[in-house]
Amino acid sequence: MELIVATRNAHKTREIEQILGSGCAIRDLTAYPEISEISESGTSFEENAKLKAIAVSRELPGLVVADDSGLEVDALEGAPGVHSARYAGENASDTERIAKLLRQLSKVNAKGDQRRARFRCVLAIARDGHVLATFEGVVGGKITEPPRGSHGFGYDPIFIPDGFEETFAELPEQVKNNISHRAKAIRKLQAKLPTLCGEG
Ligand code: ITT
Repeated sequence: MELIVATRNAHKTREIEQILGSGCAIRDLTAYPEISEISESGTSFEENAKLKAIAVSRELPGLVVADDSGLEVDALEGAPGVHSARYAGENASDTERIAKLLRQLSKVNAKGDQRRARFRCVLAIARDGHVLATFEGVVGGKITEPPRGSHGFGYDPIFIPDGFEETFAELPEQVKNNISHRAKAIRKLQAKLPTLCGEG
């Protein structure tokens, strides 16, 4: 089975590859430099995932999967949410995004339950400019500081998933890729892939 993943985030591609396993051949947009940047103008993960999947599937044949994801923090009323990638500005680093989030949390003096948060991932699968289905995965947890660990990407060093003491960046990759928002969404997609492949 072949899938195009509509992302230029190499970390996402690697995780998706590991979660799907060897039965699926993945290519991401690094193989297609001619495809221009897709504007993520939606107000929800679902809207943005659909925008990315539609845009890329208009340009490339076959099944295209887009992942829109991010972190929602209760004390920040769900921020950074859909703005997770651009939270500290267009060209900021993961370190800068984490620093901004921790600054915002300390401004509101977030303690205990207010530090609850969740990662959310919505996958959209499309072909020839039409969305075939969307799938959502969520993992709950809490925000810790200072940042710990070197695995993963993004906000992983400050997120402790429920049931663990370690951050996503401290846990082995296989553990994150078993319980993460992305893993949950991909398992739902995987269950429907045989049917989706037969459609269109
Ligand atoms: P593409 O749009 O090219 O796929 P992106 O990184 O811009 O790449 P998003 O718009 O979906 O993707 O933004 C997702 C951001 O949310 C990502 O850059 C991280 O900051 C954060 N994020 C999502 N999943 C994460 C994870 O598993 N661990 C840590 N941070 C994550």
